[in-house]
Amino acid sequence: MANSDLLSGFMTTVTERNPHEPEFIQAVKEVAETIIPFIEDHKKYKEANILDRVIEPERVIIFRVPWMDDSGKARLNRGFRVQMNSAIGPYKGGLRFHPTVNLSVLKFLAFEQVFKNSLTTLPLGAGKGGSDFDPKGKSEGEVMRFCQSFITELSRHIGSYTDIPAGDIGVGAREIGYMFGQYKRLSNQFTGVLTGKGLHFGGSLIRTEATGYGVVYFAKEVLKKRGDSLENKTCAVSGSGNVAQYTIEKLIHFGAKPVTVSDSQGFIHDPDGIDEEKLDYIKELKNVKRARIREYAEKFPKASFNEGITPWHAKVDLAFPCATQNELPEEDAQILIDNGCMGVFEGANMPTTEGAVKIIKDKQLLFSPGKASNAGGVATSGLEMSQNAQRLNWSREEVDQRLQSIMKSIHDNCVEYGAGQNGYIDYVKGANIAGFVKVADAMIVQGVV
Ligand code: NDP
Ligand code: 2IT
Repeated sequence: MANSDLLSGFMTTVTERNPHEPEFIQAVKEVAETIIPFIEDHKKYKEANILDRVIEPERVIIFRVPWMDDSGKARLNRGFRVQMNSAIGPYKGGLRFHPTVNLSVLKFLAFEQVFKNSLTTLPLGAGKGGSDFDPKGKSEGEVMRFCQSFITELSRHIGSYTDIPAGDIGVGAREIGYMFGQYKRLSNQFTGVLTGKGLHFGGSLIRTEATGYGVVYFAKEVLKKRGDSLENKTCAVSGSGNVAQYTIEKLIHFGAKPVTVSDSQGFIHDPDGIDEEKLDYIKELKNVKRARIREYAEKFPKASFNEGITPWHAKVDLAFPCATQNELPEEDAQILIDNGCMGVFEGANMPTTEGAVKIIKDKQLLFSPGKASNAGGVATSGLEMSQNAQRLNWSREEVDQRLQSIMKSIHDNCVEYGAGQNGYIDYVKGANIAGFVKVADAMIVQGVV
């Protein structure tokens, strides 16, 4: 049977078995497109039925999260943990608190995490969780009570050898601190059960910076392979949270010129470039004041705020989507291409829609999928776990050095499986196959479990 027929038959079953899960189906399709031809050439994976097994979570936990708001009213949210795959290590992946969280979103994220964690070179299985709770506009007390209630239930299902959550959208140092405190109280054990902890209680240096720095280290490798560099490249970055901030920081370090930043209301265009001083302002605005990015244009009047518009409308050399899934649709990819953009490097998970990826790759632009280019965050979480197990803290230089070498090895691994005959490197194919092989081989030797 032709690979295209195998793919459409497979996707029909996936769609029937996972109704109302568009994001999950999208993520599976993107992997199946490259894995099905690979499996046809490597029958042991087909005989062990690995593809069907790898898309099914080992376990999904859904639970009630009741909490009390400041007015004394009982409130209710839904909590989730998708424990996707433990073939090569304990479940590992972030927690997302955002009103758009549902099973489809968390299954897609957990599925991506399988391949990403495999690529890191570290022994990390995959999971993802979170809640439809919205931390925006909540008081400190409300956030703390919610986190305590959430982790009180989740605590039965996690542990430093079982499942190690971390942050994602809406979950940063503050939320990890509250969840760690309550977990410690319940278990009466000080263990590395969460990563992204504060530096004075087991957190790793560079974890905060790691995802954004890693994206830029990855982009540097991709450009180097083409005999090019980041220097003087004008860059569009979306989002203004953790990943966006440290992507911008490392772009500045490497002599690039980031000109945009955004949130869900619109984007800032600063044609003079965002420098370290302006970035400090963004960090204060988003991390301390928890305010909206539009205020940037009031502080720096040469910049404009463009309400309801994506950053992909700015004329740039490179694009770094660092906000959320499906934030770079096909029509925006066309604008980037028309404006002479050379490549897209995903900081977020699945920010580029299926149609957008297609036209970017058809034009042979550089494109790196999040599961490769944003793996520095979870990789450094893996390094935090190693330090916790050793009861030691490594220096900033040591962690950064390891992060750089991990990003380089992910890049080289993608090239090994993704290099085409005409010299174009398909990083999507490379990341999917390289990530798949390690997990699939481990699943085969562990038997039908
Ligand atoms: P943050 O919560 O720190 O920041 C999220 C940013 O994205 C905010 O600027 C937010 O704007 C924006 N955003 C969220 N939802 C939407 C939306 N629907 N439309 C437009 N903008 C939106 O999250 P992170 O920086 O940690 O995560 C960003 C992305 O990176 C996510 O895809 C995450 O999965 C991924 N990622 C994160 C890692 C990490 O270590 N933190 C590791 C690897 C990937 P607003 O304030 O308006 O909501
Ligand atoms: O998407 C991701 O890789 C993360 N949110 C980080 C997960 C982690 O365990 O550090």
